[in-house]
Amino acid sequence: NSEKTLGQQVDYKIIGIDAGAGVVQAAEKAVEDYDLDFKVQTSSGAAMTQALGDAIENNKPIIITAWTPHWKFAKYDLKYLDDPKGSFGGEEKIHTITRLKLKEDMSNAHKILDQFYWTPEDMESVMLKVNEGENVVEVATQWINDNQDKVSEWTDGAHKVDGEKIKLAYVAWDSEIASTNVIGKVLEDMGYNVTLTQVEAGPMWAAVASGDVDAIVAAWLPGTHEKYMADYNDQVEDLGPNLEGAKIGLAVPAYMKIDSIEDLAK
Ligand code: PBE
Repeated sequence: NSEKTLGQQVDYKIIGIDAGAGVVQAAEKAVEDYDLDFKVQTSSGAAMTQALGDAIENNKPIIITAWTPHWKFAKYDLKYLDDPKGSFGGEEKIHTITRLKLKEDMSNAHKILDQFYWTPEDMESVMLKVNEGENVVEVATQWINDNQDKVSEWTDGAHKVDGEKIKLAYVAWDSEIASTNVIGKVLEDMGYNVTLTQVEAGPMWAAVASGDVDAIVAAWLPGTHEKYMADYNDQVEDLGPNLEGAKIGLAVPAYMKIDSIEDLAK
């Protein structure tokens, strides 16, 4: 086994997530930029974390598409591979994006969405509990109860409504399950009749651009969702970051001897 190259040991696979994810597209770009023999295997966020957990349990090598904030960095000892060519970009921010006329039609909801802002630590605390098996709505409710200071900033200057409908779309990425459920519950507590719809990344962006949904809190910019933003730029309103200090890249368990994406070319 020790005679096998790393590529042979992992079957030349980088374990990706859904094909629409920006991190998968960036990984494919890295394969080209670094001239690697690897393939990015698409699956889902859940399948990727399952494969990661299995590999770590068996002390096996694995290369995954990774992002922060995510509970995997708290649960496992992982390291990002250095990316000297910058295939994965730099610091990312998660933006709130609304359909163009939301401000005109629903200025109160627009205000709350615009004021939604939290930290990677906040998001991680929600994700960790959900990963431990707690119900996401209960975790979101608890987080809101424990963080009334933040929530009151988000709802500052807004009033309660009586069952007005609002729709949010999101992708089943752990980070976005957390954020969408928290802001969804805040809107519900303000009297909105909230629908959260889980879709793939492309349809999520298309839905907010067409106005089929009112907003998303899952737009990773400037790099991860650059292509989606370029496509829909003039059909959506960008309310700016709801979280700063995000990142995407390739990650491996800390027990692996490589440190850079360049090491995969050897
Ligand atoms: N992610 C999480 C997404 C954005 C949120 C990094 C997996 C992606 O498009 O890659």
